[in-house]
Order: sequence, then structure tokens, then C-alpha cells
Amino acid sequence: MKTVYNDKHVQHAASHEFFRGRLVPAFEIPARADYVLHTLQASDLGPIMAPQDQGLQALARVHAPAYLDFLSGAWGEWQRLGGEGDAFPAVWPVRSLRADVLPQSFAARMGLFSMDSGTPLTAGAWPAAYWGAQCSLTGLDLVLAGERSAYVLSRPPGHHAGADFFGGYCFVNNAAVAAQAALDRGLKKVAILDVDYHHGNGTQAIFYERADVFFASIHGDPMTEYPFFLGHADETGAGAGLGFNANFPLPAGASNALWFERLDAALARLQAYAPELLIVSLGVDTYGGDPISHFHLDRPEFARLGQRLQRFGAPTLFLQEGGYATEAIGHNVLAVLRGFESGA
Ligand code: SP5
Ligand code: ZN
Repeated sequence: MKTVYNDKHVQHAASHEFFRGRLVPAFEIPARADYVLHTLQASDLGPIMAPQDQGLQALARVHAPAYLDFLSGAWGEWQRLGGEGDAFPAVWPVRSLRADVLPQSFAARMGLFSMDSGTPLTAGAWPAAYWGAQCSLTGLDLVLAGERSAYVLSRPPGHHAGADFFGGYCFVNNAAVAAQAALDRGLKKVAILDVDYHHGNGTQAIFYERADVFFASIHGDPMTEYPFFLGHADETGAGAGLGFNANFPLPAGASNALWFERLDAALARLQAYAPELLIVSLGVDTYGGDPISHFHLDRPEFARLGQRLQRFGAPTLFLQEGGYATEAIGHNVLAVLRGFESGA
């Protein structure tokens, strides 16, 4: 299996994030991808390649132009304001406040275009996210050219980013960019399976009213787990998209047996949809040793996940999402990818 690697990820290097009233060391850090890279380099998985630049257009197919304008210029604005350290939002247009007017204030636009204060906007957030999306497009091209599968090693992750907001450590929704690009290249039906511990609220929202992308997700119950405000089982799509969204929330601490039961249920839904392409939002924060999540998967389970995805039978694009047990991420990801290759 070929890997497309985003070497610009190192430019996005937050030092801290907020937790219970204090700044704590950031969880979404460059070492995450460094460990995966070293693990893949030491393995026989396959070649590791650089992305091709296909420009902004593919990002603008799923993200609002005003949001991309903001994101690409945000660090410069923050610097001109004299911002020290990373930028965080502090005010949001929640119910009864207007989100239809683009304010001049940088602080106001930070809030308008974000969902949480847990996502440091760093000097390199935009180039890292931009190139991550280019990696996803390059990975897509490999699969569309006939590769059975490809893996995109990139950070920041993408699945929490909506059409016009960042959050959950995410800025550009790589899964959505790849899915839309696949449709734009002529595919009719694309499936996204999100196995990150956290619900992929951004991906779901982008395709919620559409039948050409089926979104299925297995995740911690939003009643107690981030992102809290989306990911319930009764979210089944709307309008033309009704019946093309399937959520499988599980209680924090759920057993591996239960997790695989839900995986089978999700895959059964996707099988009935019969997609021409499967995009996997591959978060490995489902790992038992993850510091911010509460499932119990380990190497044998990650390998089993890979085997199960191989048996699904569709061309498969793996995109890196979460996973915060930094030194274990590489081995967990490799277990999935090798499981996939061995499942043939
Ligand atoms: C892509 C992804 O996995 N995003 C996850 C975003 C989670 N944001 C909330 C993090 C809360 C951190 N809690 C710290 C617990 C320390 N014991
Ligand atoms: Zn996650």
C-alpha cells in the first residue's frame, strides 16, 4: 500500500490547549505523525510519496470561500494585532446572535468560523491543512488509477471541520474534500466510514442532505463525549440525503465486542449502498491507551478492523484522523493497514 505523506505538518505545532481552566500541553502534536512515519519507514508496507499540488479549488468545493479566505489569512492578521502565541476564539454567535454578517473584528471572525476553544490556530495551521488536503487528493488519484488502497499520513486531522468552521483540532475536512473530488471525477456513490473515537460532525454536516455520499460513524456517545452536539443515532440525513447518514454511538468504556458489532452494522449499511469508493476516516484514538478517549481497541483489534475493511471489497482511501497515544499511533495504524493487506 502506498502512503502519501504531508511533510508540511510540522509547521502546525501548538504548544498548549485549554483544559479545566488551565493551559495543558497540546495533544495534537507533530510527534504524532513523526512516529507514524518512522513506523511505516521501518515496515514493508510500501513506498511513501509526496503530494501533488492541485490548488485551492478542491477545498472550495466543500468549504465556504469566506472561511478559506479567513483561514489562509488568519495568522497574518493575528500577528498584525500583536497576538502572542497561538490564537484561540473566545466568543461565538450562538442562538439569537447573528452569524449572517461577516464582522471586521478578528476576534469576532475567529468565533464565527470555529466551534470550540480547544483548537489552537498556529502559524502553520493553514499550510499544514492545505497540504493535508492535497495529500488526500493525491491519495484519491492513486486509488482512482487502480490501486486497491492508499493511506494518507497527515495532520492536522479533518473530520470535525465543517463547511465554514474549524474545531476539534481540525481545519480542512480532508475526507469531505476527497469524497467531493471523487464525485467531481465522475464517481456516483462514495461512502465515508468514520472510525475515530469522536463523531465526525463536520463530514456528516457537509453531506447531510445528499445521497451521493453515505456517511457512517462509530463513536463515543455525544451525550458525554466530544463533539457533544452531533452524532446521535436519530440523525439519518435530511431531504435528498434522508437515509444516507448512519450513526452508531457507543457509551464511553464500551467493550471491543460491542464496537465490532457496530462496525458490522455500519458496514452492512454501506454494503447495501454499494459505493464505488470507501473513504475511511482513520482515527486510532479508539486505542485502550489513548489519553483523551475511552474505548479499548488494541493491536489485534486494529488488525481485525483492517481485515474487515478489506473484505468490504471497495477501493479504499485511508485518511489519518485522531489518535493521541503518541508513541503507539504508528503501530496502531500499521496494524490496520497490514490487516487490510493480509485480509485479501
Ligand atoms: C480529530 C480528533 O480526534 N479531535 C478530538 C478533539 C477533542 N477535543 C477535546 C479534547 C479534550 C481533552 N481532554 C483532556 C483530558 C485530559 N485527561
Ligand atoms: Zn478523535
